[in-house]
Amino acid sequence: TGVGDLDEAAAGRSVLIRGAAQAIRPVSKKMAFVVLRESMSTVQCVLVASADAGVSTQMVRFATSLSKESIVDVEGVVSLPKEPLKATTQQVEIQVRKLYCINRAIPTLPINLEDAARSEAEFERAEQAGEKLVRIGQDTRLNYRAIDLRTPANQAIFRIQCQVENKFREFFLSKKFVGIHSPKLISGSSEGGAAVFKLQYNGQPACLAQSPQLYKQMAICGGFERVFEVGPVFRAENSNTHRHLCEFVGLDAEMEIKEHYFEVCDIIDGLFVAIFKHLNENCQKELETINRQYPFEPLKYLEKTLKLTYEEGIQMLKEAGTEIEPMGDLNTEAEKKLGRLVKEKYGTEFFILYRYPLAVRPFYTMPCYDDPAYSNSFDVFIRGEEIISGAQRIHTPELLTKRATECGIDASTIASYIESFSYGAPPHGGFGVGLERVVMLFCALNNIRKTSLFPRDPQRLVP
Ligand code: ATP
Ligand code: AMO
Repeated sequence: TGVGDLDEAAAGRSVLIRGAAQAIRPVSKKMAFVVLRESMSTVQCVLVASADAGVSTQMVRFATSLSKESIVDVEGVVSLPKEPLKATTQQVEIQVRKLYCINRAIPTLPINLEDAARSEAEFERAEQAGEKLVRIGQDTRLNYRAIDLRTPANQAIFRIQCQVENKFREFFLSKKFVGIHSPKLISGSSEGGAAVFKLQYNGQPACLAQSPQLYKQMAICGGFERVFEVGPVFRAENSNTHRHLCEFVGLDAEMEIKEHYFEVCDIIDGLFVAIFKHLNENCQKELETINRQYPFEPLKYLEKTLKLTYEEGIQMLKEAGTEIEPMGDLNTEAEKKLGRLVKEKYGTEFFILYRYPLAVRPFYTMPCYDDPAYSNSFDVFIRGEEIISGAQRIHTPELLTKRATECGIDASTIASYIESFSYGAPPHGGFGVGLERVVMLFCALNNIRKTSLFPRDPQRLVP
């Protein structure tokens, strides 16, 4: 039996459960309460000294001497409380018969779990009541992540993340994509940028892969038609923002295109509508748990994902008074504003913006056939922030060499990649998703560090 399984139906049953002693409340020499927690669930254990139950006053004393977060086994009988329980998730109690401490925690933990689990509203209420509560900053939480991860919200966040990844795999397998693993030790930058971690590879200069980009395309050249990958992505970003990590989980896909790169957008539409539905229908407990600490509005999305051209987006921003350079990139603020405008006008917080100016996209992006100043590319947004970049790719070596050179990349450094397109390469396109961003934005969390188990940002390598 797990703590989360304990409900009214279990009343009268003997159970053996293991959990962390989240709270210990002595009442008298003869009575004490111990709240046991297992992942997102908590239950109240009642110790009453009585000869009938075989519970001694020593046992009650032993229970009250436990340090918080010690791991405890409890044997007892499930009972119904006299009044609804406010402090626990489970609405039953356990009348303890036996209690064993499996492993003690140190007496004073570096962060107090109850403080770590409080919502902003709780802090505000306490402040108004003149009570002093300790707010635990993001950095302190991350320093003691092994404790911080125990909060119900964190337990829920990483369960949601697992579901997103799982749904991603499931969806791609159902669409006949093949899962691949591309190398993470590579010879140069794959996105054409400078943000790479450099290292020595048996005496040769090398770097950590900035994306599976070149290799997922070469897998298409290798005859796989449709591929996907879930793997680490490394970016030597010097971006101390709420949404940049130096290592994140990339969900990548690449596929042959038969007629139009919108076939790739259709995959994204199907994939994300399936993910959102799955989360809303099957992860209610997790979403409610996150909501208790970090309240958020459910994501608004349409059954058929809205697609807007970049020009339409610029036009909407212009009409709302934001001047954007028509052929430049959108900055974070403009993206957020566009997110708000689209929500007002179309009632969705999930949309695809396509046909970006070629100049703001990576060298491998296919220019538009009708106007090469634009490209067959797109970004996808949740609540006004980017979660996906994607595009049709150039599949001829001549144009690829030309575009690489125009983008300041020495084509000889990516010769084997470019050559792959001279052996017979089908038209293709794909996209890359940042897993941590999807979870952060679906749950409207304010910092990507909350959705990375042990985040790597420009400052943090430990723990
Ligand atoms: P990509 O996936 O293309 O890297 P991204 O979301 O990581 O997208 P960038 O393309 O690197 O973002 O940049 C997009 C926008 O993010 C920039 O136009 C800029 O406004 C903002 N941005 C990036 N880095 C920083 C930073 N260090 N500080 C503030 N804003 C930043
Ligand atoms: P891009 O560089 O836009 O595209 O990355 C794809 C997606 O990855 C996420 N992302 C990040 N997440 C956390 N921290 C970061 N520093 C970070 N940088 C990017 C975002 C982004 O949308 N090869 C292309 C994809 C493709 O065209 O297939 C690429 O890497 O969610």
